[in-house]
Amino acid sequence: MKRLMTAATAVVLVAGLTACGGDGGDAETVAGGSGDTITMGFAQVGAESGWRTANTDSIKASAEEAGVDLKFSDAQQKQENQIKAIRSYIQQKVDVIAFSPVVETGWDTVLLEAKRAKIPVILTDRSVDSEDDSLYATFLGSDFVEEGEKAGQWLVDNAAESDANGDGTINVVELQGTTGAAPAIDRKEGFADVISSDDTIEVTASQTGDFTRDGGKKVMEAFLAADDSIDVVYAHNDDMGLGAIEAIEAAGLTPGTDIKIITVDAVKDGMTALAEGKISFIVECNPLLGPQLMDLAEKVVNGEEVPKRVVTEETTFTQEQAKEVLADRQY
Ligand code: GZL
Repeated sequence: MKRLMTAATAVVLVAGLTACGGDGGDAETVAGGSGDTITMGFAQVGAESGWRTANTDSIKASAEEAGVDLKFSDAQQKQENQIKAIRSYIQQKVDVIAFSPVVETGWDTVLLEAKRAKIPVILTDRSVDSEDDSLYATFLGSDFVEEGEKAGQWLVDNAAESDANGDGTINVVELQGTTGAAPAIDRKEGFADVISSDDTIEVTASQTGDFTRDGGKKVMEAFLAADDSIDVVYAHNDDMGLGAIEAIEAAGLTPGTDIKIITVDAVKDGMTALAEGKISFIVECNPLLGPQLMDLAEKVVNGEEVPKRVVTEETTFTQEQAKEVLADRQY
C-alpha cells in the first residue's frame, strides 16, 4: 500500500538544538502537569541506538520545557508493545498520542481506536504505510529516501578512491536497519537508485543488523567470512557502522583504508569515528524532534491546522567537516 504523503504541505523543520537529559525506560510519567496542561502519551520504539537515546532525551526535555504532562513508554523495538502502550493512552484519555512506528504496517486498527476515541495522533521520526491518512494529524520526521540518495551520491562521487582492491568494481555490503521499518526501506531505496547510475558499483550482500551495534558487528563478521573483496560498507545507521568497524579491525583490516564505511545519523560516536577516518561519510538524521513535536501537539489539541508532513532539515559530513564540528555536537 502506498504511503499517502501530501508533500505539497510539507514544512521544513529547522533543527532546534536543545540540551538533552534523562534516560529511556518503560511506562512513566515524565513531566508534571495538571489542570489544563496537555497530556501526551508517547510510545517510543526502544533504546536501540545512540540516535534513539538522543531522540528520547529531546522529547522528554521539550515536554518539560513546554509544561506537557508526558506519559512515556519504551517498546523494546516490539510492535505489540507499542500497540499496548497506545491502547493504554486511549484508556487514560490523554489529549494527544505521539509515536515512532517501529515498522510501517499493522497500525490501522489501533489508530482507528484512537480516532474513535477522538484522540489525535502525531507520527514522529518514522511513518506508517496506510491508505487512510486521516488516522494521524501529521508526520514529523526526515526524508529517509533522500538520506539514502545522499549516501549513494557520495559513493558515486568517490568511486575511484573506494575501489580498495583496484579491480575496477566497487563491492558494497549493506547493513540494513530493522526489517520493515521506514528508514530501512527508504534508505535502501534511495541508495540503490543513485548508485544504479554507475555500473561499477554493486551491492553484493545486504542484511539487517536491526539498527544495533551488536547486530552490525555480527552481520559484518559473516560478510567478511564469506567475501575477502569488500570495498565499502553502507550502514543504515552509525551504530551498525561502529559494530562493523569492530568486525573489520578484528579481521586485521583497517576501516577507512581497506574498507570505506558510509553511515546515517551523525551521533557523537559516529562523528568521532568519522573524524578519526574510520568512517568516510555520514548523512545526518536529526533526532532533536522534541521542540517541534510539542509545538505541533499544542496546535493539534487546540484544533489548529497543521501541515500533514513536516520534514526535518539535516545535512551531511565529511571527515574534515566532522573534525570542525565534533566539539560542539550535543548528541
Ligand atoms: C531514523 C531512526 C533510526 C535511526 C537509528 O529516523 O528511526 O532508528 O537512524 C534508529 O539509529 O535506531
